[in-house]
Amino acid sequence: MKSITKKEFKDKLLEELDDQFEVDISHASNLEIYRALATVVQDGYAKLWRQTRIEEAHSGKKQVYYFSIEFLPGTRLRSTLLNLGWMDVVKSGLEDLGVDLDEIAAQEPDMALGNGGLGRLAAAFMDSLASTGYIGNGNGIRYKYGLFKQKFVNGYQVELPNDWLQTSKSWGVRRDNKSEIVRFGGKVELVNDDNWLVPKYSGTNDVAAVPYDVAMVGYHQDVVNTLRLWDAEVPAGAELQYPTIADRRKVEDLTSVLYPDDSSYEGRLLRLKQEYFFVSAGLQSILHYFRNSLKQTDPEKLPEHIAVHINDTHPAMAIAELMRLLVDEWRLDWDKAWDITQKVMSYTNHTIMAEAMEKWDINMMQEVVPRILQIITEIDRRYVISLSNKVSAEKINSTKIIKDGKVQMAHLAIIGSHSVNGVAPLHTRLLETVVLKDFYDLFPEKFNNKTNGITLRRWLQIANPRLSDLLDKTVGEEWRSNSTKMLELQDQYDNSNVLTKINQIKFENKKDLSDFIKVKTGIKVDPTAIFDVQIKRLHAYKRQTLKLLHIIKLYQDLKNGIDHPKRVVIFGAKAAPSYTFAKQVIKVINEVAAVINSDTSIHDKLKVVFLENYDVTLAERIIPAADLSEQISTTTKEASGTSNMKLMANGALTIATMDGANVDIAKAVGKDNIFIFGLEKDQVYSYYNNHNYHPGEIYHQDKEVAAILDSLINGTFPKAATEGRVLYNNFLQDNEEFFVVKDLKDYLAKQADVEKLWKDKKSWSQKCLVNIAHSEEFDADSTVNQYATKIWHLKKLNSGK
Ligand code: 26Q
Repeated sequence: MKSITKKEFKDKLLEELDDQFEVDISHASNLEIYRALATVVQDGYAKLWRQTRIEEAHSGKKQVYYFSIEFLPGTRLRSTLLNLGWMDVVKSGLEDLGVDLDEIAAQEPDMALGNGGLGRLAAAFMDSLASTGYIGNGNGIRYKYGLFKQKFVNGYQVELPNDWLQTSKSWGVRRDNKSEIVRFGGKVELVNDDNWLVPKYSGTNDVAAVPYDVAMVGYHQDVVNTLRLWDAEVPAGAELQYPTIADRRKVEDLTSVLYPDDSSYEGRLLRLKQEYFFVSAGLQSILHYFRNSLKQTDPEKLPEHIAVHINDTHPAMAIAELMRLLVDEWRLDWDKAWDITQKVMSYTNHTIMAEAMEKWDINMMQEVVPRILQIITEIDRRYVISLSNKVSAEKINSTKIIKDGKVQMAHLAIIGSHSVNGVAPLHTRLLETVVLKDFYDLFPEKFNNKTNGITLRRWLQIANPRLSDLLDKTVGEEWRSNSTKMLELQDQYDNSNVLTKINQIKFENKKDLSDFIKVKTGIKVDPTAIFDVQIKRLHAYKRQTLKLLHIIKLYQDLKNGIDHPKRVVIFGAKAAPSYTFAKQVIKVINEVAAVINSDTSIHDKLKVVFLENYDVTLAERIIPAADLSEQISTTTKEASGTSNMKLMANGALTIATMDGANVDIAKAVGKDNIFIFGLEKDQVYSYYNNHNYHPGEIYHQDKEVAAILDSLINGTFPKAATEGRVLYNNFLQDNEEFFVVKDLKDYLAKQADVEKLWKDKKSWSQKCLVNIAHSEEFDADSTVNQYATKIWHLKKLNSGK
């Protein structure tokens, strides 16, 4: 690690301001100071970054390349400062200069190159790989526009472009000399050359992939890894191939926008191109590195040096692309190439939702990636042959890659990898027994679980300095690099001093969030109220609707003179632009909120705040201030969830179904320290199999349920009449997939338990303490350690600690 004194820091910053902007600090804007500071920080790790690359190449140690179409790191400045060990020096140096670090850091836009959990996980893994001393490279796309910005207009979601590069250029280093050419379309013919069938291409569109490398500084480590993000450009010398501006723009369009869907898959041509683009560029650059930097000439050595991880199926073409490079370019025979490929590749599944499973039309693949389609066809052909006469025809048919004119990307990923993992034990079990059962029967040895984790550095150290400080004082500072130490907080279970502190810290954080809410929405909320938080993408299966029905119930009670503790319900959620139902839910929540928030007859006992534009930075504000964490997905639908872990680490209590990693949180803290409700997995599957869920019956038998649902259509919320009707009809459909009405009563009962506990301040704080202590179980550092040792077989760098 490179330390810096306060004086050195201040001198450098002033010099940088002078060099870059010709201003002194008293005349510099916050944006100028931010940019100068970013440069000082980059200079701070530049040498370490270079050294890591040299050590990597010299040591020849195995490296992982994490291929992900999304990375969602949020802001870079603060986490880089923390990891460099510069946070305190910079903070106090800036103070000396009359500058507040918070204001400077606020200049940085989020690097929002992801939709949600999957992209955030990829970013967490990058941080953890560097922080645990492994060589881990990220491979992704440098979208010009990140995930859209969300605004509400008349209660409706409106999407605006997120032009993050305007201010954030500084974190990626363009490396022209590492560019690659990616070939699209055209015709491919196999011709005999020296007894080798080589593809001859004609009429292809060639695109230059130009990398921008983002440094990933390890926490108090001498390891600086690289997240390589590719940009699409017209290749130098190919100007004639793209004569008009429109032609050139079409090339650049390839990496223009991140697709904003996180759970339903649409077979768009451009998306297929994006997938092949970063996969091909990434693998070509790996093989160039293998040859040129590692000085390797024998491709059979590849698995000793390189692991490639496929984050969901979006990069699954990596399997065919590596085969292409080994067979067509390295002229390796098929069987050897296949053996190498399987040893190199591993795959994580993030969903069990059928509509999210990628299936590409073969005609589309023929048009975009003809050689890749040929290779996939050959992989499939050999796969079928390898099983013929060994297993039933049905099993072959249900697992083969190409079916009904479509390429099943999950099948390609599983067949081409040596490891297939789910992201929480329940999820993995469901993959093995339901979703991917036929594969599990054939290849049980490939399947394993790796429970997700979170970056406690960001979610505690950076987002919640008050709680971090308390941890320092109670368990010692070691928890910052070794989170298992957090368990020692459990020893303070009966220490009323510590319990009071936990309470006070939460209150301070809630005051901060209340101020923010006032500024952003004009709504005045009481920081002594329960802060009840649901933050995640908007989706039917995540059931923001169930929360909505609870809100309506509370409102009705308050109107009827039934008292409840004060509560502020806080939502953060983006809906995919094409997801009509999700957008209708947003509208209804906003209109219900408007009615409740302006009804003086309930004396501010209930407030509903839907904050716009939920992103990583907003999450950092909300999470430390949460009392109650809503994890209420329909059981079996949420692969893992990760906001559940972040909220728990910040001392929120969880109300949850036994879904995804909620199950593991419940196990970690014990049933007494979490509120569990709802259908269990077997009940859900029983309804699915028997088609015997009839919500109308519940509605007709239960007046309370009926009254809640009726309010959606009886004029209580007049501005949501249309959308309210949609929700109402949806909830009451026979065999409604998400069991909103079915789980409602149990959910309300658990919320009553929440209220009861809330009145017992000491017990509440004790449960918070237990949750904080046990959140160490979900540290991404240990998740990554398991991937590294069990799947990728990496060894730590010597300079790693
Ligand atoms: C695919 C094709 C075309 C367009 C978009 C997509 C696409 C993009 C992103 C499909 C899915 C995603 C993201 C999925 C996701 O975030 N899944 C979440 O992953 C988390 C990390 O493992 C889990 O915790 C969540 O449970 C899971 O929902």
